[in-house]
Amino acid sequence: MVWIPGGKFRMGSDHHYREEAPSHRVRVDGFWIDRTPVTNAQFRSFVKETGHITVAETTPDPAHYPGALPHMLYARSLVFEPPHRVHNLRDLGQWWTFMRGANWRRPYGPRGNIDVLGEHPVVHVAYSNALAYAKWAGKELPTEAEWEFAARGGLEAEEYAWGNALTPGGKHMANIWQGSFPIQNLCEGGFDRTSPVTAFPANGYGVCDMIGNVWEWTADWWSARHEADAAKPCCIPQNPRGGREAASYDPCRPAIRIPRKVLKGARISVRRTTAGAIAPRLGNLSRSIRQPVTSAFTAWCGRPSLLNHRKRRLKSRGSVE
Ligand SMILES: [Ca+2]
Repeated sequence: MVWIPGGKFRMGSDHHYREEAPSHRVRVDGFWIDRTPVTNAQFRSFVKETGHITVAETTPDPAHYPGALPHMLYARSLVFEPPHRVHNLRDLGQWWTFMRGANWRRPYGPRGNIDVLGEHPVVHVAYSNALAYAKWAGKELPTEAEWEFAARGGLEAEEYAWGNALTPGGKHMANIWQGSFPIQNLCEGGFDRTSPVTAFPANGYGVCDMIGNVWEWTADWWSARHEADAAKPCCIPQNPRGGREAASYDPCRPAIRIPRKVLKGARISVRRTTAGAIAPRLGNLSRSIRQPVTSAFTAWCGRPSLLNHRKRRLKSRGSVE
């Protein structure tokens, strides 16, 4: 693990997505965080010792899906499959396939396996599975503020975790999409899907893969906006822990009240521009959400949800494993 010294920083951004604003000052105490996302090899050790079964490996309970067709209730997860063309960017189903048999052991579906992906981050991990792993390892999931503080690597208000240039000197610094998402990945960084967790340079704190490769779970409930910046230095939040559970529900689905958590550090985020073009936003610190576990909605444990975790309140400095 790597010791993150803690301190004050400006969290969020006023220049990108609505959910990242407003940028505001927060303070976090020092904490330890894993140097890399949890790998398949590490997760395999956890499963071997505990017998843990992930949400994606579990057949949904019909009681959680009233009205669902019985033949549709089977263990599965979401797998990214690039479409030939995109008709409507709001329809994520064009590139996410709800695939039977996809889970952490077979991230690309039933025909694949992770035998050659031991140092890649584990995927298809729901929030409850991430929590179980962290508990087994004697750790916790980071808050969003802790995660973002660690991801910035000591830089202040830079666009990326390594500075303001996406590819300084032409060098790729993270596993992110190149090309026209979701149709064409040019793989200029060397990887079509996930990459080994140390394939790209560590940031200023010595932490790898915060940006790019996969989404990573945090402990915070989702909120549509950040808190406003404190009016006085004395009022800057210390160790903020996100929004309220009740406020994390999807307002577009008032009949479905599933609490949601914040994910950070995606391989790529996309939004439509005002011209309707696809505008990839590469390697930034954008937030996203996924439903946390519950046996309902296995789908959302689907694609890259990964975890870095941390040990709180350890006072000594240095690195430990
Ligand atoms: Ca990441």
